[in-house]
Amino acid sequence: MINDKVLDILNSQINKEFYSAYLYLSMSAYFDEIGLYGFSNWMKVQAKEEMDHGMILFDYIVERDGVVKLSLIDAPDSDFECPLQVFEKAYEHEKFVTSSINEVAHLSEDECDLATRHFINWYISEQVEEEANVLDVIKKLKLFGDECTSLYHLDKEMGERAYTQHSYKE
Ligand code: OFO
Repeated sequence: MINDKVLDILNSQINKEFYSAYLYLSMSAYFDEIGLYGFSNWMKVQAKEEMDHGMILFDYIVERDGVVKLSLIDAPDSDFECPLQVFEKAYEHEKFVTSSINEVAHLSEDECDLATRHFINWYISEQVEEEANVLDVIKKLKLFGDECTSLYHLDKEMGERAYTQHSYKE
């Protein structure tokens, strides 16, 4: 069993994870539009990982005999100017998600739901990786971004990112 407060925050986190997938798909569409298909691939892989994050929460709620409630997903930002700006927006978003995961951790602790407190550790570690991955691209774009040859090579590198399914129990 899971209490209502914890259930609500977990359901709301599902929405945030699927919104993240939507946002990264929107960013992917922008990169497709400007012909940076490697960057687009990177964003599509990211979107799939976000869907995994949502589904891991979904399955956890079911396992705890809670009821999954899906809510409306907002339309994502689609106002992009250049690759660096896109990744800066992604970084801001990931910081927001990190704070939201921290809230889940605090609430589950306050509610003495130690199973959820333990479960959410996976997301706490994942957020460190999520922020670092985006920051890594920002640093590269700041160093080489405006120069066409470098952007071409970076796009090739971004095209190599491959999706592997995320699983909480791996
Ligand atoms: Fe689910 O980590 Fe990004 O948003």
